[in-house]
Amino acid sequence: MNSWYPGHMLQARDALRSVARYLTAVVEVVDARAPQLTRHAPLARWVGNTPVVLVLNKADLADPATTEAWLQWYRQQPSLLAAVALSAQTPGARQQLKAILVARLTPPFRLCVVGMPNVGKSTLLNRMVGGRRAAVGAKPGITRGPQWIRPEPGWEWLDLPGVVLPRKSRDWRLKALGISALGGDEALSVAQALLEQWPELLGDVGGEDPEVALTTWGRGRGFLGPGGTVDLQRTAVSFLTAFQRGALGRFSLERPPV
Ligand SMILES: Nc1nc2c(ncn2[C@@H]2O[C@H](COP(=O)(O)OP(=O)(O)O)[C@@H](O)[C@H]2O)c(=O)[nH]1
Ligand SMILES: [Mg+2]
Repeated sequence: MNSWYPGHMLQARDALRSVARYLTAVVEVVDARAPQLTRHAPLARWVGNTPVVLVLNKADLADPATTEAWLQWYRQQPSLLAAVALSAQTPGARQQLKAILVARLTPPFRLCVVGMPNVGKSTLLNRMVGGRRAAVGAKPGITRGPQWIRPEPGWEWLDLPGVVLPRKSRDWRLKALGISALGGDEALSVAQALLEQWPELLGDVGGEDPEVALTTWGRGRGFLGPGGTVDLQRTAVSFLTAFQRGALGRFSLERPPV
């Protein structure tokens, strides 16, 4: 994280407001499993006329048909220059995003990455700059201000702590995705909410009842508490971790409006 900003929403806003006019585009990263819920509505106001390119990241964890429907929906939004779904963890992501930017913008490309916590901003930036974290602006005497990373001629990425915080931070879906923090004993209620909507997450272990499903799953993994009963809170935490990693399959928590 850059020393220029300790990095919270207020700072991301101020930083973006002051640098937006130097940027060719802002890359907004969202979670493909709930892309609209993980967008940051005020961003458009902050960046003014600078175009926004939307990256639906973690597409490897989302339901492919739902992601395709989202892409079609976003491509009809006049406020977006482009939308692309990818997985920043795969090497091909770099070329995927580059192709979109090259097709829609004119060089030189001056870009920055913005998004909510844990959506994959750092992974994407690292992917785009090919590990070249050596900052272009890191010249003697320059100790303040955001750093530009230049992975190749004509391409510059601003190393900005572009973290924005969700406004609906108590939405259980943001907690299920690991974007909002889970309070002390919230794991169970979030896990239950997930299973109420998507009982298929745990296959046929519990039929329609979330608590039965979790209990069966937890017993199978040996998450037992005093007296041999299943420790449901611990089971729920483990279930959420498995969900976030994609170990339970590919699921989308939000669909585009019809
Ligand atoms: N499955 C999957 N995981 C990802 C992807 N991109 C990032 N991650 C993981 O998501 C977590 C958060 O990523 P990070 O880049 O630190 O997010 P940031 O907080 O937005 O900078 C890390 O564990 C990454 O390995 C992706 O495309 N697919
Ligand atoms: Mg990061």
